[in-house]
Amino acid sequence: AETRLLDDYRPWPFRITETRLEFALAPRGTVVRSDIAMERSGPGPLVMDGGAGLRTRAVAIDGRPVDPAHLTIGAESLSIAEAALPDRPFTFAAEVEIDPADNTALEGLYLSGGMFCTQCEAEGFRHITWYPDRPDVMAPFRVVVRSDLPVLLSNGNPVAQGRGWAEWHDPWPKPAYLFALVAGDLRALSDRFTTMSGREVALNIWVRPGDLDRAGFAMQALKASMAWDERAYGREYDLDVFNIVAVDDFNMGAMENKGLNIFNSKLVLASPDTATDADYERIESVIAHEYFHNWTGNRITCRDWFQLCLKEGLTVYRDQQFTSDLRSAAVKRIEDVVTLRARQFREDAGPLAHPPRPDRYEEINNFYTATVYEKGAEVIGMLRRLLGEDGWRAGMDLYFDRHDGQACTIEDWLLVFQDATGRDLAQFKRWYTDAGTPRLALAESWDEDAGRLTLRFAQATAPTPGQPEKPPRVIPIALGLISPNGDEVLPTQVLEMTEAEQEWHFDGLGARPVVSLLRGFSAPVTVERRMSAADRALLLAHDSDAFARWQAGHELALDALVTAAQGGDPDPAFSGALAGVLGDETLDPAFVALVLRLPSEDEIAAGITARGAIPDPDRIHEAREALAETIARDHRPVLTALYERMNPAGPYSPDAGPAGRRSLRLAALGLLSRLDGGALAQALWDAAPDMTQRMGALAALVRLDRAGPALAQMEAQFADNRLVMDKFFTIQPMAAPPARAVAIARSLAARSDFDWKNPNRFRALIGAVTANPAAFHAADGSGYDFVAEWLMRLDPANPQTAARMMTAFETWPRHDASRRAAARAALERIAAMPSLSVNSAEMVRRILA
Ligand code: DPP
Ligand code: ZN
Repeated sequence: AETRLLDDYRPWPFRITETRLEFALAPRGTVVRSDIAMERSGPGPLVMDGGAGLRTRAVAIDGRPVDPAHLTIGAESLSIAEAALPDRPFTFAAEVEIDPADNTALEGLYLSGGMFCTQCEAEGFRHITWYPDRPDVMAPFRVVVRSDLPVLLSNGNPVAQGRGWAEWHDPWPKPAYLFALVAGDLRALSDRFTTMSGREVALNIWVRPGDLDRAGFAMQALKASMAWDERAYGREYDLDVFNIVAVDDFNMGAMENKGLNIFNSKLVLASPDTATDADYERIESVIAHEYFHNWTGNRITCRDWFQLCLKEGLTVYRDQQFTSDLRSAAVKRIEDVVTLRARQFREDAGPLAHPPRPDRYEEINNFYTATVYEKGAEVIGMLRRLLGEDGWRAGMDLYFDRHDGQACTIEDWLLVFQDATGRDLAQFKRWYTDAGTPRLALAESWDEDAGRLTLRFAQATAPTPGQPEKPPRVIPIALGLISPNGDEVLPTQVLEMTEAEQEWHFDGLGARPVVSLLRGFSAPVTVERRMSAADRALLLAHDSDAFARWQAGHELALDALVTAAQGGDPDPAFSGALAGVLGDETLDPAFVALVLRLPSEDEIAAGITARGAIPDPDRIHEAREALAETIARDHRPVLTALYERMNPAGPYSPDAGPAGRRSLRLAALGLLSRLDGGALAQALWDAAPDMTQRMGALAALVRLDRAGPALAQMEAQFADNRLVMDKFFTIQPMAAPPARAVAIARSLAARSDFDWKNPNRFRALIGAVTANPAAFHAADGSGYDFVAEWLMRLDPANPQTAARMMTAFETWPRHDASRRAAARAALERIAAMPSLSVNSAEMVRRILA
């Protein structure tokens, strides 16, 4: 496939003043008529994008068919020669027929359970009709939808409707990727919001008739998001209606189409007996994320897809702030760092490493990654820390002011902060252009006589694909100093590291302090330092910074696990240090639960790789199980007491308080179930009043291989609830003993309700195997084979989802020779498929490179 380069950007030589579309919907033959008013803004032919599925019936300029001598219709583009185009403003009209029922890729217009819906980001609109399908071409849209279905929606405000038709107008110029259309037999949960300037907005969440009672939480989250964006950024909503539609078949989480967000139903529907606390929190944050895109993404969009992190990094950053404000900032920060390390650090350390702003791609859908999203958000957090609150706010105000209505670049973004603060951001820009996670090494020296602590930092970033050289970056290092008795002797300072090596002194210290480093996780780097278990335990007991405090415990656990998984004798300090945390009733239960959460098997493997050794997935699993059992034995009475005490009283609420109590309760249950054969878990399963606790109990039972009755009950109760049945498909391979997980997954895959063309169901089952590392990386290659087999089955139907799931293989180079051979063989089988999609072909090529 063709490689697209950032440097090849050229503006489109026309401007669109209005896009008019008319849809006559039919499952097998939808007719799309387009009328696009435009004028020339540069030289060249008129070239429109279009996919292979367009059956073109007519193409006209100013109402007259285009002379075939001037018209070229290729597989992916339509071109009209310059000579056939007027000099004055003109309209381009086309009539095409498309086949939504045949669209299993779920890009463009497709059917999901009898409902028409669209997904156009990044390049889905070209499967609907001929158009300049690029984000820098923005236009107001006027859309007529014709169908017998009762609810007909598109972007913007409703203009008029009658029997079998509806007209919509979106006055805000937008690129085609933000277009949306929905038609179906839907019901709305409706509400209202009054904006800060007094605009009345009608809010609707559209769902299937039977799902109406599970939409209330999403509505609450929407109103909270609208109020928050006014408070935090002065951003107000700009249409008369805001519609959200829940759809069962969806490749991603959700989509921010102007005025008509389309959501994967799992990110809308929730009730206490079907959704967990984690589901609720995710719904809240994704509703916010898509709503926040209205300003960061829609009003100000991207010039081209290389700039994807301009909207995604910023919008993730904003949704993280929102959750911090609504819930616990400390807990949210720790959770975000856990996710960043699990997904982005892993990506950055492997064959798929790329900068937040890549400079080449074959298939843009392969770049909706943890690096673009989560690292993109981290970079913004660093920017804010470096500029300070006033500089940050001044820059944001200038960004909204200067660029409203435009399609922008990372250069535009950085320039507003440069202009607002006078600070040169040339070196900072490397965070956007350079891939890889910097390694920050700290060497300390202590001068007892002078009371002086010297900190010498060195930064280095390993080469990544296509980027051998890594010049130093600016790294904000937030740190504090803790005295041996636990007092903070230096509150948080931010050191700005700009060189490869740099040194700082701290004077006037009475006794050698312990450095509380990278407070708040002030930069997305890995840290290398020598530190005793006693010093870590001191920070875990006393650090005033919640993240650094959690990190100290996490390092104790990780060190012990890395050592044990390599056959060494682990330091027992972690379990010992837990006594203080478990006994401290002033701590937020959610925080305590995070301290109890052991490093993942994948993180342990990365830790072993960082020591230059080869990880053994089976021994890692055993080491982790063993540590859990040790903790359970060491702390049984207090864990038992916590299990009882953390039972939230009263009716279910997904708020941070009760959710945090449940997370600690379930952490205790998980540990205790290693000692009681699952008795407590079975009792909780039988009595649990909510899905959160049921799933906690079920995970423990599956791990013990005693979940048979519980699973049968779950199936009987929820057979017709797709979202709950997804959990049924996930929990078994994910929590099962690794030696049995693939066989379990195989038998689940043979069930008639394994509807693998549904992305949620596919991810639920196949993704669950990849989330059980000792199963996926089984020495006999059975995990690789199973996953590869299913990716090959999915690819022809849904290339986007198949290609994204291939990232499971990205850690293959770190394993031993026989696992590497098995992984390579599986990947080569995929690569050899006769009609492999562009998406998957690019992924396999990069993973194997
Ligand atoms: N733009 C979507 C989101 O991240 C993904 N397609 O919100
Ligand atoms: Zn987004």
